[in-house]
Formats: sequence, C-alpha cells, structure tokens
Amino acid sequence: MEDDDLAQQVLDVAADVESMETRGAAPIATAVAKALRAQAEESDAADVAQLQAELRAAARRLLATRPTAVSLPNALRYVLQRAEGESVAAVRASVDGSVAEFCRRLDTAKADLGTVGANRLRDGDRMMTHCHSTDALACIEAAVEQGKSLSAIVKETRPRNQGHITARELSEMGVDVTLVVDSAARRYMNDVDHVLVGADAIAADGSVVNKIGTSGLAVVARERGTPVMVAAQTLKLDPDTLTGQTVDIEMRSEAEVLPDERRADLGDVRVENPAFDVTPPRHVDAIVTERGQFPPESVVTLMRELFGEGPANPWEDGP
Ligand code: RI2
Repeated sequence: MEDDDLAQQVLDVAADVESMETRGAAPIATAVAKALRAQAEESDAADVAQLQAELRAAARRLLATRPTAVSLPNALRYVLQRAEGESVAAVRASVDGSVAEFCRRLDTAKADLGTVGANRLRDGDRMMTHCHSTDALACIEAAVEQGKSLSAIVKETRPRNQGHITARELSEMGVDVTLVVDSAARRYMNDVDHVLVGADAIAADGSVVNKIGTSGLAVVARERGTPVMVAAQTLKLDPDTLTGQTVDIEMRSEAEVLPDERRADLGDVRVENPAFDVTPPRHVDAIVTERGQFPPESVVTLMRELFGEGPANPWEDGP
C-alpha cells in the first residue's frame, strides 16, 4: 500500500511525530490511535480483510517515525488487536470504541500515577528534573494540589532544551524553579532531595530508556545518595524486551547539536546526536506507575501480567 492510499491524518500525524511537533508518550499514543480511527473512518474498503490490511499499513507508517518511544507501538497494538467485526461498519465501530477507551485510560493513568508519585514528595522538597515529562510533572502537580511547597532545579536538556518547557510549566504550578545547564547537575546534587525523570521506554530488566543525559545524572545521584524516581505509565513498558530484544536508540539530526553555519567553522569533525540513553536498574530507586510504585527489577512481573510472555505485532501482514 502506497502512502497516497493512507488517510491524510495518518500522514500528518507521522510527520508531526517525526519532527517532534508531537512529543511525549501520551500525546504520541493519543495521536497515533486517533490516526488509526481516521483511517478506518475514511476507508473505502470493500470488506473486513481490506480494512484490516489498510489499518496495518497505516500502523506501519506511524511505527516508522520514532523507534524508541514505546508508547507508539503499544497504542497501535491496543487498537489493532481490537479491530475486528463481521462487517466493515462493525470493525469501524470497534476501532472507534477502542480509541475512545484507550484515551480514557491514558487520562486516568496519568492522574493515578500522579497521586502515587506525590506520596514520595514531602513538603519543602526540592527535585532535580531532566527533559520534559508529563508523567513526572503529574507527580509534582498532585503534590502541589496536596498543599506541598516544592522547588526544582531544572536541567535545560541539550540539544532541544525541553527543560525550558518543564521550567515554564512548574513555574505556572507555583513551584520555585532554578534553570541550570546540564553540566551543572553534580554541582547542585547536594541541594536536592530527589531526581525525578520520566521514561520513553522501560525494559524487562528494569532498565530505563530516557532522554540522553539521564544515565549520567543517575550515576551522580547514586554517588550522593539522592533517590532517583522514574515516573512512567505502564504504556512505557516495552514487551519486546521480554523476549530479549533491546530498545533501539533513536539517532537524530546532527543539525540539532550544531547548526550547519557553525559547523563549517569547526573543520572536519563528526557529530552524533543520540536522543536517549539507558540507565541500569541499579541506579534507579523506584518506577512510579498508575499501578503503584515498583523497584525496577520487579517491573517484569507487571509486564508479564499486562502483555503475556511476549509481544504481538499485529501490524505485520500474515504469511
Ligand atoms: P512523557 C521525552 O522524550 C523525555 O525523554 C521524557 O522523559 C519522555 O519523553 C517521557 O515524556 P522526547 O519525546 O511521556 O522529548 O512523560 O524525545 O511526557
């Protein structure tokens, strides 16, 4: 199936996820689920098999955008596994229903996770954050709503400076914010009570894949005895890792690190821009989810409960 045959919303969502216009697990998951719904609604498929094939093709296009953000395949799985029915209209209705249910669950999950995370934060605590995570911010927001007064050291998070979004949103919540460059993390580690980050994917062994710089931050936190808390909905659990696969680390454009005009001044240098790194479970104290908090080594139990022994890839065409 060619791109021309896909619904315009599928192509638009794929472009927005690729360019990071749409970013963060929940926004990506919601956007791709709704794109599948648009594909179902706009399809001229003559029968159920053709509609299901179109949905699989749309899912493959969406899947090709960002390799690390596991909320994307998990959202596609949720909708595709339920895209069944006796007629085209029935499949369409089932997709519509499962997208609505998926989005409803996401909203509830964030609120539940926030309550769990907030219980770890005490009045007067200071956090250090990295990048921008809606899950991490949900914990802080819930703590503020409980009447706790909090402050934050916010790392700017090169190269795309998502820390600026965190700084603005925390400040709007009434949190006292200090923005620092990434390399100042160790300098400020003695002044904070928690390191609080999100995750893009969590592997079966409890490793946390998050924005580049998280693993170094966790090492510094461990050196100083500062607890590292990872806020991550179960949507971030990567079922592929149950069968031994590793999480792909997305390499992004070199121009995000060094604009072309500056690069010319530096001569013949290589530039690399990995978007994420892997923090081993021994450097993480707690993974906070909507199902409660877990020591990283025990998330595998939760993963088996939610995904069974291994992943399903319902976007693949049969033999
Ligand atoms: P939420 C972000 O990646 C950050 O790494 C952040 O910790 C993670 O997604 C999770 O964000 P990117 O999309 O899902 O900026 O908690 O590359 O919002």
